Amino acid sequence: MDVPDLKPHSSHWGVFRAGWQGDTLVVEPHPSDPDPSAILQNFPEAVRHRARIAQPMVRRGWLEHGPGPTDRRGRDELVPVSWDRALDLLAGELRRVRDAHGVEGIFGGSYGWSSAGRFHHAQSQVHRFLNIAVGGYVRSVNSYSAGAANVILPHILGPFEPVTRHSVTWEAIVQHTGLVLAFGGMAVRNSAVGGGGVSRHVERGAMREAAARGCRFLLFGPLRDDLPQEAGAEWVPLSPGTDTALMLGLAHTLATEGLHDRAFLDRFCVGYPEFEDYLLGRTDGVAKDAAWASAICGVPADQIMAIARQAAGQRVLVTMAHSLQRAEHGEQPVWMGMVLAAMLGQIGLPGGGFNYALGSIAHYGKRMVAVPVAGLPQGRNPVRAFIPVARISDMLLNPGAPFDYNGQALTYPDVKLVYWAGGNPFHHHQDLNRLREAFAKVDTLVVHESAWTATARHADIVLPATMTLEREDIGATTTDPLMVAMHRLAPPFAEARDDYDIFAALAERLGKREEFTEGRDARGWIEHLYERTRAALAEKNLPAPDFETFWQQGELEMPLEEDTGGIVGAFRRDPEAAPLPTPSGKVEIASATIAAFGYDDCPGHPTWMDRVEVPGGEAPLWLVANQPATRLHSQLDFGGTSAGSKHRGREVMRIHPTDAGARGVAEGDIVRLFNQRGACLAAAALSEDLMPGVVQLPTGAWYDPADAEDAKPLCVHGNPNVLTRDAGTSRLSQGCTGQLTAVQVERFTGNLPPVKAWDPPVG
Ligand code: PGD
Repeated sequence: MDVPDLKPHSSHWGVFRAGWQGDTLVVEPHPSDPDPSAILQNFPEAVRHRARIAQPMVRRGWLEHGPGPTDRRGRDELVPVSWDRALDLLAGELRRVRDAHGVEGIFGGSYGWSSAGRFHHAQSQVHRFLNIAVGGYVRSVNSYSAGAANVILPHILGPFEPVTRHSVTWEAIVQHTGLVLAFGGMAVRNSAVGGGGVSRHVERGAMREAAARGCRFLLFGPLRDDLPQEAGAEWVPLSPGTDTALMLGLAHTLATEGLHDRAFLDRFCVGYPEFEDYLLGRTDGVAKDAAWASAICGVPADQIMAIARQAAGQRVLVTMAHSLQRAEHGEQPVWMGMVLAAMLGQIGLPGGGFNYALGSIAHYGKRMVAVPVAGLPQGRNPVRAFIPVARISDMLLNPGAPFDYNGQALTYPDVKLVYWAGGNPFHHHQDLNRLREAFAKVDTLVVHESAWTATARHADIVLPATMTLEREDIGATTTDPLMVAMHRLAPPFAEARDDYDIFAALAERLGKREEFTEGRDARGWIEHLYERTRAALAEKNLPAPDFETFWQQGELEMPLEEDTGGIVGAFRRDPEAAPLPTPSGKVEIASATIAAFGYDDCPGHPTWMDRVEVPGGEAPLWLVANQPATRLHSQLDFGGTSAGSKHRGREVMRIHPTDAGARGVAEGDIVRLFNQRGACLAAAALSEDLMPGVVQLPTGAWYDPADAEDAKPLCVHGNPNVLTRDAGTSRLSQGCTGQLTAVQVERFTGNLPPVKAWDPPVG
């Protein structure tokens, strides 16, 4: 066999080089990546897989009866059409909706991770197209990742990006940290990915080095493997969703034993006295002491007190996985984690304090790139209406209904056309049976996809998009030291086209081609976007190769900023000169702003509140629906690493041997998970790495209804979002709560239905 000619490329899960050896794509991680992700090996099988979409298709009912609400989405046949026909139909429909309902009738939030290249980033493309060629759209705000944190952090500590990306670095942890209190852990399957690309996966090595120096890691959570072995962590099993109670218990010991840093609280914070009244039970008669916390979270009271005593007086870092706030009252653990770090007097010290979401994604804990990196300008959107991203079903089911968000009383817009490119709501949203009902309400659902996800199958118009390997692009992000020249590695699959070319052709039909393209083809845009970085490098008198040189080199090492601890570090060094951008300029332990909103589900200081969704009765187990280790979200579910991790074609659910025994479930059995909202199949794996009473099924297996005609079909593949509850974290942020759900599990004894998720629909 010939030795393949390897070319550089990048993905959200790693920078790599790839080339063809005969018919096989060979993928090799970047040589300087110390801990490359196995997800890279999804590419070889994926690139020509039968799950790819070959040609434009239109739902038969839409073709024959025109646009309008219908429950036939995901049920009707899809009909192949030519590109010209598809584009003419779609341009006509965009015009119809705009003329009849205004651009407020178009939802273009199009949430999703898309791919790593900064020019072909589908979400940026669709936003630019809708702004420039159509005139605007209803957008979504925040993310499924961090919906609650996005909103609460600016009230209490500072804007989301600076206090997450530009905060405590792994370098500082290796050097300074004595104790890491890791709520929800820092699983390397999560830090394996980062939007825009990751050239060096440093987390595992950093934890190994810190532990070798003597840094201690405590993992609080229901899953033992949420920290890598290299951290040498002590696992403190914690009932899902009770971190706020545990932290209150720790805080109570600090306060009552005089271990809290009063000088820090006085000088750098507001609201501690008010919070202390609640903590000690002066306001509600309930002291949040270790015994109180223990009864809720399951950690013995003695252990809670011992941890608090050990934490006081040393360099402590509180970290918190995104997943904690992806749950009912998700704002509370974020707020309370910060308060705990404040009581320990650690905020802003090197390697200490609070780094929200460190380890949840590759972007955090790194130094910032010192020059701007590429990003596609998206034009201006004149539409004011928006939704918090996870409220999509509520919006479509209740047009005109009021809702609360971050102090604003808002109304759901009346959407007629939904446009999606680069995301998979049938992966990311909760209560998928409800989502199907919601999508039945619109006139038209348009989807650009490279593969037959359930979202593509539910569309009225499906346009086949190229995948990243089939395009040239630039891979870059503000926290990775490499800018990557992403070379094309394969020709487009069948009739697939780049999102950009699709939008340019639609813009032409809408009389806006020149405005949309600015006269550039894709290569012209990439050169244009590169120029911004090149000019900034030249201005700093740093090596600034021209585009051709960069392209031939394949990558460019970017200068990095000093490790200063960001705005929080600057505030700690001089709070008067560098106040925090919060209303008080200080750390807000209690927030007058939030209190003034008057939300019963998000009061003015961290608070433990009872939850609606808890195990019991017919759903006695907690389901943790977390991120998969074998793919990014649902992307390339059909690739080699992802497919290879399934058992009998199903996603694998972990269960404690005690719970399995009680149900007669043995290793490898197919089980049915169910609750009042839906049901799915999965393969059981018995494990003592999770607490009794907890099962774990990662997200990302493509939704695969046994019978699409059913109102609540059984998903035969293992998508947990058929079970999850579709409700916001609170009236403050309305974030996604998909992480935790109450379910029952039983052995599946019926005839095993085949998995057809990756088979193209018959056209
Ligand atoms: P992806 O699977 O990445 O999931 O949700 P998201 O929608 O981002 O979807 C991206 C889609 O874009 C894929 O189908 C891929 O094929 C397509 N795509 C990739 N590149 C291109 C391109 O160039 N052009 C086009 N047109 N398409 C492209 C992720 C979301 O899920 C997130 S961020 C989180 S953190 C949430 N996590 C959870 C959770 O923890 N628990 C539950 N229950 N649910 C969750 N959902 C959320």
